[in-house]
Amino acid sequence: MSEIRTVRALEILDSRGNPTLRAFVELKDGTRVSASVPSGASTGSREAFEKRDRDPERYEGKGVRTVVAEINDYLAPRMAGLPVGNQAAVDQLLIDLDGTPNKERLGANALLALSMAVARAGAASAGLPLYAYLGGESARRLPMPMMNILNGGRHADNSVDFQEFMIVPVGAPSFGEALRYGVETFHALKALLKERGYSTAVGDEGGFAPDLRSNEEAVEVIVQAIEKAGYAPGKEVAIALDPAASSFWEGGSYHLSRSRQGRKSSEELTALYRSWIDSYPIVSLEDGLAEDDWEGFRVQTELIGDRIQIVGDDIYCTDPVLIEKGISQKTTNAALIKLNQIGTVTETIQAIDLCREAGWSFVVSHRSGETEDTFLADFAVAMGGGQIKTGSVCRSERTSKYNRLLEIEAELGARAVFGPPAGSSKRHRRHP
Ligand code: 2PG
Ligand code: MG
Repeated sequence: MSEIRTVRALEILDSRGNPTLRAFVELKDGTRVSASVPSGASTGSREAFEKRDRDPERYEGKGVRTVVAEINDYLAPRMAGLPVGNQAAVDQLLIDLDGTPNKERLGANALLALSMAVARAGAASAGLPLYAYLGGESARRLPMPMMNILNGGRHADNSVDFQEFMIVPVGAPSFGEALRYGVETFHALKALLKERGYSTAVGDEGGFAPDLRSNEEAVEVIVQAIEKAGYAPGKEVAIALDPAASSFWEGGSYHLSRSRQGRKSSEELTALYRSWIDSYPIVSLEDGLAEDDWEGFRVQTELIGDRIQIVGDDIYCTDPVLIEKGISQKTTNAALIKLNQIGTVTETIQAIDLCREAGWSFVVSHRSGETEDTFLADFAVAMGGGQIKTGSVCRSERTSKYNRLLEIEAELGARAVFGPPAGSSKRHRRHP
């Protein structure tokens, strides 16, 4: 296995026009690769530290020039000569060099850019596609896409409190077909919104961001769009939600201020979701409650966890310690997985291993601020969980991941399998 010759970094832009990092790794065998890190907006408070310059003179303090300098001057000489084949050893060195529990010293953005670039270099040097390098020979499961076609909350300036309304083509036979079902529904939704005089401008993840009258109207118009596109709601195309409830948790209650639907307790909000599940073809609910509402989540999972997938995002932040706590307390029955919440590829895989051992499902996810890097697509196939969340079906930083999955599907040919594996999918089944 080849060794690292040089490492360097560059300040680039993410899809929201904020600076982020791209790391370049060159190996002694001549392999040259790069990797770029995404950035969230509705971040969990326990996420690994995203380091920025805080220089108000540049990019409103969001520049990453100091991080670039640390990679080039401090990390690069310490990484030179390392073999890239042992990802865990490289990641451990990065974790040790940082030396803080939350990656505050060097920044999780610095560590992740390097960790991803080293993985990609290892794959290229071994002559393997990234999904096969990280997932082994058996990696052939294409993920069911959760496509975020209507944006609200912190991802849009509109009247919708809940952040993400996603469609899940549960009846599609393959990834390519699932994508087509999703795209056709997306275009049907556009036509419906237009007909009703709503805006069809898109939010941060490429979903429409209309000023609807209520959160319910968002689900209703999506069900209509599914039908308009010619699909059976629930049977062919279902709905997944990420309210990102930490973002409207204020002073001890959930404040649905954008839609003017007032304040709700944890129990009331779960009761609302429960009534939605009775009326709409919802198969998955992520962050229906806030990151500190562990007891509320436990009750919610007890009440509706046998009917739908309950996904924890902000509450776990892809941290194996928090996921372990959630498993022992039956807090949810699934976890969202974001590489930059924890900061290295190896720790992300550890978080996924815990989910697998507990019989939980997991959803590999992008961030709202993305780049054109397609690492996530290969990573989802490598991990074999059969689910990915990577935004709407427009905006190139989102479609790049879908397009990469189409490539992988074509490359695998008849070997490809699709969707959550049996067992993990029981809570993610078709709506009755
Ligand atoms: C989420 C994500 C991704 P952000 O809440 O799941 O959709 O949003 O990256 O803003 O945290
Ligand atoms: Mg989320």
